[in-house]
Amino acid sequence: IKSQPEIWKKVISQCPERVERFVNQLQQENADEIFFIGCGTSYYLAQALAFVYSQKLKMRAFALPASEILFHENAYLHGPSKKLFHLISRSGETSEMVAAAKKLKAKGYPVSAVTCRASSSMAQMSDITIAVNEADEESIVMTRSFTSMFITMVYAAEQLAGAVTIDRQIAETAAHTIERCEEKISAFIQNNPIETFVFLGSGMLYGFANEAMLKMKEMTLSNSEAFHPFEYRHGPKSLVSKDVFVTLFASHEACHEELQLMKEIKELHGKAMVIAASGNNRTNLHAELDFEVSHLTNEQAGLIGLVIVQLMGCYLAEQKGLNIDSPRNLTQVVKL
Ligand code: F1P
Repeated sequence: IKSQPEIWKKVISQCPERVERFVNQLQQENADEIFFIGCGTSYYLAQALAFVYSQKLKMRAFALPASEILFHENAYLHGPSKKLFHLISRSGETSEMVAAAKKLKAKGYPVSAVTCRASSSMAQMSDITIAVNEADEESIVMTRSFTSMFITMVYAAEQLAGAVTIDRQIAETAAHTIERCEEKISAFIQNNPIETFVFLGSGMLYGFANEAMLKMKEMTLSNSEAFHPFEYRHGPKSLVSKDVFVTLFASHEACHEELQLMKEIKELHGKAMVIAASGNNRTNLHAELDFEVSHLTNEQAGLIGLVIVQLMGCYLAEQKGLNIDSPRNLTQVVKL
């Protein structure tokens, strides 16, 4: 987890060369739709990227788990629109991903991929592979592979849109944040017995909220859920109590309203953490943890927020006596 700032620097320096063929493909194919496909963490990465490509490139961009392509293809693989498929997998060996690659290739669709293993089966089957090898990791739980593949794919979208915001500064900010917040997070975990984690994020940050939710399940075996912030009012809010810890990945676009929701959660005695890229005043919120990451884009703030959640997962796992390198019932590569 703590290797991320250094790894991101390397990843960013490789981006221009690494994304070139993919960027050319997007320009030349002139596709109407792009589908980002993944499983688990890589599916949540797909969700975040579908939003980024939709917003920055005005393409119709979708995220699907690989199993949808395998079992419900008639709902997706039809119509005259020109489709591109971008496969996401750290290992490139997840059975559903390899099977989805096979199916899409057999049907003649253009298939590209991002992975941390250049020689994997999925990579070999794809027309174009972006390999972020330096971000590969031994751990079962995906941490730096998620953030590094995200950085690379956002770079590609921003290059196409003609405005690159992802640069080495994000690595410096992450290093500084880790230093600044480790003690606070560890003290909070020691002093607050949390039964349930809730992560809220809108737009691109919904994928990050889902990924944070998964990290807490995998690393700490805690109940953990994720919602679009304003969906939380439509039912889930009835479960708020002092044992529920709600994290908001605040977006620039809806920060004011999202903070209002957090206020309601505090009034119901829930505990709160806010990771906010904008400087909205929240002195009256009294969140237990509040990380101001101002002057950052939603994408950059999401990255910092995720590192904070990953660290929190570590501390809680340690406190519960769990070995995060060997999470219950999980394997590094899911093979059917
Ligand atoms: C994705 C995944 C992870 C999960 C575990 C096993 O794999 O299912 O979401 O946490 O680490 O792998 P991949 O297709 O990205 O290699």
